[in-house]
Amino acid sequence: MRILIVNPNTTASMTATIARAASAVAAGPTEILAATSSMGPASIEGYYDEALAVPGLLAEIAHGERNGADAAVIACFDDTGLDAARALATIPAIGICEAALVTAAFIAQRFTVVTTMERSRIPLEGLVQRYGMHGKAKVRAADIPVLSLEDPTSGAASKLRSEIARALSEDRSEAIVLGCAGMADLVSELSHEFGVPVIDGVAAAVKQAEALVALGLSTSKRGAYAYPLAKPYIGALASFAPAVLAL
Ligand code: 5HY
Repeated sequence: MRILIVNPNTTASMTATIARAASAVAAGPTEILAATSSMGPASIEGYYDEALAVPGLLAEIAHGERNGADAAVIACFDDTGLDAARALATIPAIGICEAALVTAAFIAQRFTVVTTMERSRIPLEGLVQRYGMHGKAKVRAADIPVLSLEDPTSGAASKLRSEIARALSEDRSEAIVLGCAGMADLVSELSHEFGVPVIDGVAAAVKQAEALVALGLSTSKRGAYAYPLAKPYIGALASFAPAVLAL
């Protein structure tokens, strides 16, 4: 099976980190197709970046489905454009936040998401509510800009470690969820270091995608995720009119 992983920010080096994490857990026959959005913000830090990352993400999902992907993973912890992707595509579309939270809930009753910045923490609290995890999950920010994760000299990894240590002692968390796709390469060292399960959403989403494809399930086209209605879009978004993108 072919799993498309879209990084909805435009930083290709982060896509490479994401692709490595995905390939490391993919089953033998699974092919990972990694794509970087071709338009929009370099990193997604808050609501404005998120909104403007959605068109590029949708273009990659449409392209991937047309070219035979069996499932799509949105590799941003804000689950950027997830509902729109599900409306656009028939193949299952999985967000790394939802996949990580569901996975964590299987193995721990109380866990903490450690994300990048305060402006990201607040939207993630909204996702925790949306996914019904507010009785189990707390969200913390380590005060690290997303792209500092790409720079080993930035001190980001040590700030992340300090926040994980605080989560374990102050929240009494039983597991840690990494709240940014750019943290995917740290998962195994952090789980060894802290002695609790550490969940990376990229890996969790790949395994969820494999499960859905193996079960022969695709996105329901009845109701919320029905295909968008054909109509003109104008201006810079003219090429996104559903008649053009429809698969
Ligand atoms: C992510 N931003 O996973 C999120 C994390 C965040 O560009 N990739 C991003 O800080 O919201």
